[in-house]
Amino acid sequence: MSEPGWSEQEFEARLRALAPRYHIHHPFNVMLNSGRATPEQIRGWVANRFYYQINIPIKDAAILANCPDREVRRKWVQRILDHDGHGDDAGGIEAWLRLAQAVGLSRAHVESLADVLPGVRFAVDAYVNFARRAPWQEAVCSSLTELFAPEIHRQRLANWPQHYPWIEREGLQYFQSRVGLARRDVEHALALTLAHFRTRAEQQRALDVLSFKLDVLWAMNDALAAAYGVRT
Ligand code: AHQ
Repeated sequence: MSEPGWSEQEFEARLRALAPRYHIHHPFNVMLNSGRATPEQIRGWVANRFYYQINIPIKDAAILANCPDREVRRKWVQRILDHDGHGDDAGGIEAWLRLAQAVGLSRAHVESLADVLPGVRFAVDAYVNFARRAPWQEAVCSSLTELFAPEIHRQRLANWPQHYPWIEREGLQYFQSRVGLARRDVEHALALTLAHFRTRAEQQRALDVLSFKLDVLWAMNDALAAAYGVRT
């Protein structure tokens, strides 16, 4: 006899209860947001996170390719446009390249991916390959690490100008854009997740999927800490 599923409220609370595993708490990120990172550590972080950023639209296109529901696709497609740009909006990847220039990296060097660490590459590729192979609803669920993202963007916007005055303020535009976009994205992904995963076994699978994605983000920070050190 399968156990009855949690109510939507209980299920959401259990998803949110994974917050302590979010990479905002990783020592490398704590160092970044508390002003103790060196320019070299910041440049390493920006160059490596670029690999994550350029793979987000690839991941989202994999979800679209697996999703037969036009109503879901017509909303989810916005995520690709947000990163690749459309019309007058240059998009998030372009904003990340402006962040790269603001921290003293060249666009060409960041786009060469020369600095991308094996651990970062493997974690990001694991995320993209998961989205390609998993049922689209599981890939949607894996994006719910963004439940916790507005705070990490707000922390950067609040702390970096005072801690890192050498970074041109314009370079922080990406973080500003994500505060609102993350909230919009989470609203859609959470509604889809709460509606799809109904039995206890399905809901436990959703928690396992979110746990996997939390590990993806954590592992990226582990690789950065090993390569660039962490000043606590
Ligand atoms: O800039 C980020 C972004 O566009 C996304 C999309 C989303 C996904 O589909 O997995 N996750 C995500 C995240 C972004 N920024 C990260 C950060 O720390 O700056 C956080 C990350 C996330 O929480 O998954």
